[in-house]
Amino acid sequence: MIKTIFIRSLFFLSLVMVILACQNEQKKPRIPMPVTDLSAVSLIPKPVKTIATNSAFALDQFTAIYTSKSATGFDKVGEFLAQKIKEKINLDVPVNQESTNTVDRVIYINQSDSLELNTPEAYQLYINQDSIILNANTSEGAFRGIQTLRQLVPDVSNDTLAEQKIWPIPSGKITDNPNFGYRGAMLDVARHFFSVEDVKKYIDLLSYYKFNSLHLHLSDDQGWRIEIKSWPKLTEIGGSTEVGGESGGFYTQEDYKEIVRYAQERYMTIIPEIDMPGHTNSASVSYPFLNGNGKTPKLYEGMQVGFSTFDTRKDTVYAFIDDVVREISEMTPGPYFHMGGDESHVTKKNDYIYFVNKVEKIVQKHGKRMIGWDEIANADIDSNAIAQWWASEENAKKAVAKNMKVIVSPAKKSYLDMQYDSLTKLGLHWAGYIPVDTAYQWTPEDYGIPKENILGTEAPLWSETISNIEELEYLAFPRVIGYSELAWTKPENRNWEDYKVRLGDQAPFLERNNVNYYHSPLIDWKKSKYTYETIEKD
Ligand code: TNX
Repeated sequence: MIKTIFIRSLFFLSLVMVILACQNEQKKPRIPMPVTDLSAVSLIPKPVKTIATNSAFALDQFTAIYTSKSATGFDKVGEFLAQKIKEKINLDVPVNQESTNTVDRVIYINQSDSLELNTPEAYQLYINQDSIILNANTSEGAFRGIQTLRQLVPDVSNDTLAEQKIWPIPSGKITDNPNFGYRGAMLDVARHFFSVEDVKKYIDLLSYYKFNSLHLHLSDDQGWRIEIKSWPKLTEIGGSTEVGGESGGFYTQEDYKEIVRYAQERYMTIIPEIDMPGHTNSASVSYPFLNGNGKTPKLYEGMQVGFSTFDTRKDTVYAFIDDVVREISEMTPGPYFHMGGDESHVTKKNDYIYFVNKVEKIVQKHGKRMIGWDEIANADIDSNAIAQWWASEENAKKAVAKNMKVIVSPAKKSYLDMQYDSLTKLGLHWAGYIPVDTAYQWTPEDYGIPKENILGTEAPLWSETISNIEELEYLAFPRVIGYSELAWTKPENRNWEDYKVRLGDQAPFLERNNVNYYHSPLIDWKKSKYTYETIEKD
């Protein structure tokens, strides 16, 4: 321990000496900096505390990134930051390079055990004229911190201040940590299949706004989307269709691992969902012995649900589920497995309870913590299971009575597939219309569940009406950005009037990344040098 502290201090000290030596040697006059206001920059989600010191750090070709050597993962976070700076402003910033003779200013990503940083995702940013110090206890905290830093890098350089291009970053101090530890989005890849590339793009955008979980709805009546080696017909037959009669698709295990790896690199947990005992038509068509609704299962491309069920009283059904949960759990480093459990309208109540109890044991046996839609609170599950509130406040309260944690994602507030208004072509409106302000103006922590029972929030995107990434983006953006703030920012720092200005300022980021967002008329979208037209297909 003493040795680590010693080595760390030695490294930091030598770094500072090198920087000072460089400055002395070159005797460069300081570049005059513009007057800035860190607290007026449009950051989303809004940090806990921002103090402006009204000067700036000049990001330029003489800037370098260094990271704590002894702490794992910090170097990768530094490289990620450099890559994103390159994508944004086409500037190469070296990471942990020894030769420092051309370095004037440093961004130092530092592992710190300070008490203020005692939650895993907390970070502090100290921005001065010559250095930016990002302190975090864990590499996860450092990763959240660099998202803030990315948002502080201006889109265009200020060429009037110096001979070379500089991008002034407003100076001051930011202290930050999340309101909820679970900040999720969900994507339904069962009703329509989305490629690995599409999912990666969504992950990348979500991680910019500090989401830390992506729940993948991998099976439903219309399609089975994940390869299970011990039951190959699931994808061969069950993966061959989707809503509307298109040809479906599925992730091979290699594809799934690649999604998990990509998410991990962005400190996001993938939560796999296999929906059961209802929503199981595609599995039952593949292996008819699973079926419990008394009919002969056929491939299904419609949108109505609630007609399918597994046969909950057969041992072979549980042997099947054991294989599925095992194969998926082995590829999933995150702690959760989502077993669905919603809308099992043709499963008898006793059978449903019996089924959920048995599946919980299987999930636990494979080392995972079970999540299920709010109906699972009716079973005799233990307090370790998590209920995801989508429809029934009564069920959510039953979960609280069992001392379970709840994911707050009520359809009428947080469903990304609800239409913006009656003119929106994509999406549904069974839970109401959700314009951009309605999506933001509610308080998950005052919605009926005690704060200590709330694991966090989630924004599900069901895909009955969307079949490509442009359509996905049209429903998700901009509302999902607001959900990031509901999950990360403390309620006292959330305010629609203030948020809507910050949201308008996201346009250049969204356009640079070719995001087909809905240009809500409630928002004054910032003009940018990028032009990208929003499209909504019939
Ligand atoms: C309800 S939310 C469902 C889904 C649909 C969605 C459409 C939930 C647990 N079940 O099967 O896709 O509505 O909005």
